[in-house]
Amino acid sequence: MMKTKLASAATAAAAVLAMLTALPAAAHDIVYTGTLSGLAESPANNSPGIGFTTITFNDHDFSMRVEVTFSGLSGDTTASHIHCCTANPGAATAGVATQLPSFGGFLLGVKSGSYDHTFDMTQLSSWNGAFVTANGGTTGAAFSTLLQGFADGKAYLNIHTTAVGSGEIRAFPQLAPVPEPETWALMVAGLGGVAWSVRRRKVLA
Ligand SMILES: [Cu+2]
Repeated sequence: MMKTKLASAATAAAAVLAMLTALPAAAHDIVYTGTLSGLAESPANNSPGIGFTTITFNDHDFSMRVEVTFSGLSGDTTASHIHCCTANPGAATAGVATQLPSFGGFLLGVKSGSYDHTFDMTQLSSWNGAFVTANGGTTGAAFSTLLQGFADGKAYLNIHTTAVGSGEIRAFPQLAPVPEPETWALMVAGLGGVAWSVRRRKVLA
């Protein structure tokens, strides 16, 4: 019993510590989320497939984390990547900005799956070289262009398949809501309270 209380106090304390240390990192994260569908493709198609993506840019270490889950595709996956930047938000098409032909390690030949990879965007290999050349010639300039493309709603992530070669499902990810500082403070205070009461019960026992 004592061990359990100690363990839960340690867990709560660790959670508080993790949240506190996560705060400075979170300040550099720019998070976009989107739902991929055939309807959102150009041209639109009637794919029964669906997908969800979270793309997290970090403007401190110039990384880009790409998370994608997808299912129900009518064809087998042949490629997935990010295109940028369309002429208008949420419409038409643009060239590929990221690694060609597909994100490294993305599951190909499947109708459903998930993907989670963090790219070092200072590396040329994370990019379509033509996108870098056309946007300042350096990975830093290309990163700025891509971030602006996302901010403007002119970047999309899509999945190409054997059924729809031009792209079966896609999304123009939107900026995800960021927790307010007050929300963070309440969460930290709440966890701290849990840790304190567990510790107090231990002392009384
Ligand atoms: Cu594509």
